[in-house]
Amino acid sequence: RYHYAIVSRIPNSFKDSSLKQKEPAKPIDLEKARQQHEEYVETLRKLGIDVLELPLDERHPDCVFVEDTAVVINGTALICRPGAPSRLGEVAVIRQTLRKELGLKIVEVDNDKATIDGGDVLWTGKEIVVGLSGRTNQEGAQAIAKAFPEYATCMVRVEGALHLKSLMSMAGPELIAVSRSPAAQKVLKRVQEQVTYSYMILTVEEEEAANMLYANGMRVHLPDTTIPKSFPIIENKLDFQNRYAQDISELQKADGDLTSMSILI
Ligand code: CIR
Repeated sequence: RYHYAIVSRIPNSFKDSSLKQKEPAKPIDLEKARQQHEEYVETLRKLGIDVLELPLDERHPDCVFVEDTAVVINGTALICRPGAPSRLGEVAVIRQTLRKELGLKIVEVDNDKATIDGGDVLWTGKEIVVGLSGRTNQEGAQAIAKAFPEYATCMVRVEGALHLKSLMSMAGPELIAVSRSPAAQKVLKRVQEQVTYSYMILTVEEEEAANMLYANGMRVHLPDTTIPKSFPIIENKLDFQNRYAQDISELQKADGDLTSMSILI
């Protein structure tokens, strides 16, 4: 069960200076982005989560995407080394909050060749899958395995997406959401070859919809998500409690997704 979330407010610099995969990107409406972010925070509260909101940081245009800065599992926080140089400085305030305000055990990456974006770390509840992407490298994956020795960690190559979790996410206990797109299916196959446990798969139509946020028996998904008709039966079996649709269209313009905007503790 998650009790806390760390989120970061959106700086003005987000509008023009956040990193974007597709250039030229569609212009970001800053006010709308902030409004959607506030709604996102409200949604987290509906999941029974106490939300710690960090003040905006103009020096770090991408600071709203806190997921990339730390991996927290069972009270241990690994401080990431984000793969984008402009994001390296984001970790300082996160480290301090995790240590001082939440009293977590902090682990640092001791290899300066390692890069890790939290968006590449899929914690299934039983084991850890690390995506080797443009942001996370092999040394980074080794640092993750070392930080959480109690869990099996495997690695999969990610292509056609920014992060592993852009393509798949946990949508319930032992349930992985993934889209039908060939890129996602290819990476899913690699995941299934590497993992130790078996998982149920929730296949959605839209690629972005595969990133869902599952916490405390509830799920947050994008508003336009086509969930297969047979799925409610599985949900009943999972003793699933509630779901919320959350629009984050302005944050998606900078490649954000639902999991990217919080660290759950
Ligand atoms: C970046 O390129 O780093 C940001 N514009 C987006 C990061 C999104 N992070 C995530 O999905 N975990």
